[in-house]
Amino acid sequence: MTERVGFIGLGIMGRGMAANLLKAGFDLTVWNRTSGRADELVAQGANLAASPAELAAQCQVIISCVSDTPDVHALLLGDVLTSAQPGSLVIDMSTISPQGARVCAEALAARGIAFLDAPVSGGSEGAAKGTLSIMVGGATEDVERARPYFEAMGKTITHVGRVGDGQTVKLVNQILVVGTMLSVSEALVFAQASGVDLERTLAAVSGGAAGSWTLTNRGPQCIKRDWRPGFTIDLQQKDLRLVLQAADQIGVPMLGTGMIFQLYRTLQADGLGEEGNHALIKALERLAGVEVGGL
Ligand code: NA7
Repeated sequence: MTERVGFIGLGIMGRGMAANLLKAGFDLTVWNRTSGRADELVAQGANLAASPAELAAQCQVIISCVSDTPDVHALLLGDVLTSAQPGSLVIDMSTISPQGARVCAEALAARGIAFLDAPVSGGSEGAAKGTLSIMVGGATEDVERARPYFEAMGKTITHVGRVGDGQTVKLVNQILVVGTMLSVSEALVFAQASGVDLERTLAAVSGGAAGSWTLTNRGPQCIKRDWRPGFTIDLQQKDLRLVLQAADQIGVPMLGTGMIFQLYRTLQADGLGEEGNHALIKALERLAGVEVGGL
């Protein structure tokens, strides 16, 4: 049976993911709160739903990729819960709290609707290219049902455990991401202050033991002072809040992540929340009295 797939949330991540579902030949229906953001996908052949309720009523697989836990709850515990057919599968690919994911699963299960949490990593580039890492929590049969859709959007699909565990692993991922972002920032500030050529520095270190996705993708952006977001500071900060809350619940100290949370806070206070998360370097530049790169 061919399932109709619905996609809610066509932001920086969602629009690339939905486009890849369409490219893979799935029968796709989309909805976005700001309606103009759906135009491109509709032009490519997606059906447009008038509301999340209409989308949920028409589709057997409903995927969401919106901002934060309250946004996911507003959609999934509202229109989707009341309009989706029993037997359908809801897949939330946003990054929210693990507990928030479990609340969705429980409410939907009471109406015979399955749920997976499947947050992603790989930035806007990974979303556009269909090379995301997808961390999935939920029952094995639901993961297998969802696998063809995941394969259209991602390259590394890992069933990590029960509902909520996908989100926990995503938080692990974010601890790693921001730690690397801090070291890339500190390294570039040091290189700038030392007077070495930044492009040659990146060329020299990117292929060795210090290499990383962040260094390769965001290092050159920092040098060009290109702050366009692959992932915004506001969303990065949201993820760090989720990390710190989860760590608090289990009593784990988070020294590095806690400090980076505060550094991002200084940038938000300065009105930079919509810049890319690599603008973390600006917080270190201020401390050092150094500006990296430029024309
Ligand atoms: P963006 O580019 O900020 O996009 C967020 C999307 O979520 C966008 O389509 C929003 O609609 C939508 N959104 C946010 N809140 C709501 C509510 N309450 N109702 C309906 N739709 C909503 O974020 P990304 O694509 O980078 O990231 C999305 C998620 O993946 C996030 O959890 C990341 O951490 C990972 P809009 O267009 O603003 O009307």
